[in-house]
Amino acid sequence: MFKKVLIANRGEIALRVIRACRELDVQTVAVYSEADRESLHVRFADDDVCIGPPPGRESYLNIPRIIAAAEITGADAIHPGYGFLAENAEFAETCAASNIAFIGPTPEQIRTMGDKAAARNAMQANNVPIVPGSPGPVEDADEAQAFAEQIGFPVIIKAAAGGGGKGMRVAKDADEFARSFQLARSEALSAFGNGDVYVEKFLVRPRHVEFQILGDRHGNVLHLGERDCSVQRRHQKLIEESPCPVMTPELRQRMGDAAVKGARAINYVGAGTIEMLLDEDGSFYFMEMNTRIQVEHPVTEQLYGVDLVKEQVRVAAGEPLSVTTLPPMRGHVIEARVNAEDPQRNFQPSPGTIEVFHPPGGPGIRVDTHAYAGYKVPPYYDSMIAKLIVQGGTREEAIARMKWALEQFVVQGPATTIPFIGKIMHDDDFVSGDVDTKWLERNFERFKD
Ligand code: MV4
Repeated sequence: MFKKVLIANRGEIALRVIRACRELDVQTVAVYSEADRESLHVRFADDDVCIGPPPGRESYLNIPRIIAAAEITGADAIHPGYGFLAENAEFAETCAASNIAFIGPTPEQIRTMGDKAAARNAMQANNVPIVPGSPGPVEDADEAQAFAEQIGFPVIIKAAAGGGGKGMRVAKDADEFARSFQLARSEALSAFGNGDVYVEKFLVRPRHVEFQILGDRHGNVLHLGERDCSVQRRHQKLIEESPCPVMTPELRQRMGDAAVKGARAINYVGAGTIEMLLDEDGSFYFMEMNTRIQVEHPVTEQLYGVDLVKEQVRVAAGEPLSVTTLPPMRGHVIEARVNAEDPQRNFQPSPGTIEVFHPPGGPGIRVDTHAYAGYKVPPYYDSMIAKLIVQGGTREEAIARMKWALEQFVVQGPATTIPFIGKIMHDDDFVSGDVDTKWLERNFERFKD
């Protein structure tokens, strides 16, 4: 096992990794920007190093400083958390070149899945269902148009270097296509420095259903069920749950088999997520693979009783997974993201001092947070201040617990998403599980004050 793990991240995930390391009897190093000097991850770690000014690119994205911090403190491994450098293949390579274990998949696995067109090809080559579309990046507008006509409108044009919704354009018909194509291409070029795009049939009302994957270096690859993340706004997830409300054991078997097949195809090691689109007719398609621990991982941890972060550390140290078959489900789990932003003002970030902070508690309630009374939410990073995870014997009980937990959750100072999520919990569509990836944006008016 490792002696000392450096956490190249901040906020709640830095704390989460410190807790996993403590249980494994591994020492920890926090790195922090000047804006995070008073952060809990700095206090909870065994050692800490300031790595620069507040902006991410000068601190949490500064590879030479992070490597230097690991060398100075004698860390033999780095956990990247999510965001920042978590899916940066060059960072994983630099760690290896510096004799530091990267707690995550190989640089090659990160690179393959980071190229969305390459990932799509790898899946197709291994009989994982993909949305009908162009076999790879298209050469020019004419070729793209020909594919679009062949698969039928509406189509979606996606950036090969994109992901998470960046560099995507929908075309309803042939008239719209040329314009959408040029927009997608120039957006991809300016955002990623790579103008490669591919074309897919556009699914109108899909659900976002993702499978948690774990793999080790001893040939074990398994899935730990799904998470339904359909309640999103502008590709920012607000609520995640498991099981998916429309899942059946038979569908889980087929989707889970496909997800494991996809992960096995690249000999995946570590924790990862296969994102799929589940169409209204029950067909499902590979969308992307995320090669990191995700924000919503506690949903799976609570449902199956597996510590995913500990598994990540074990696997990176060369140990086998401690779980090799899907454990029984324990009821139903829902997570809500508590962000310091104002839903009534277009989710505008609301940084500043948290004057009062009373998180909820009791049976079936977990709160992952780095916030405390007196904590100042900095304006430099994403605005999530807590994740509220509730578990019930049934979905109904989980929703009831979520309502009560949100009522108990007191945050004074910044505006938060707490009241907005409360309204969703009372909504008929949500309660009946009748949602899709565009549902929140279509019905936004219902959740206004
Ligand atoms: C799609 C789609 C419909 N049809 N692909 C959005 C993020 C990126 N990972 C891919 N995304 C989508 N791809 C086809 N062929 C709809 C989306 C999509 C979406 C997916 C998941 C969650 C929220 C979403 C919101 C808008 C669009």
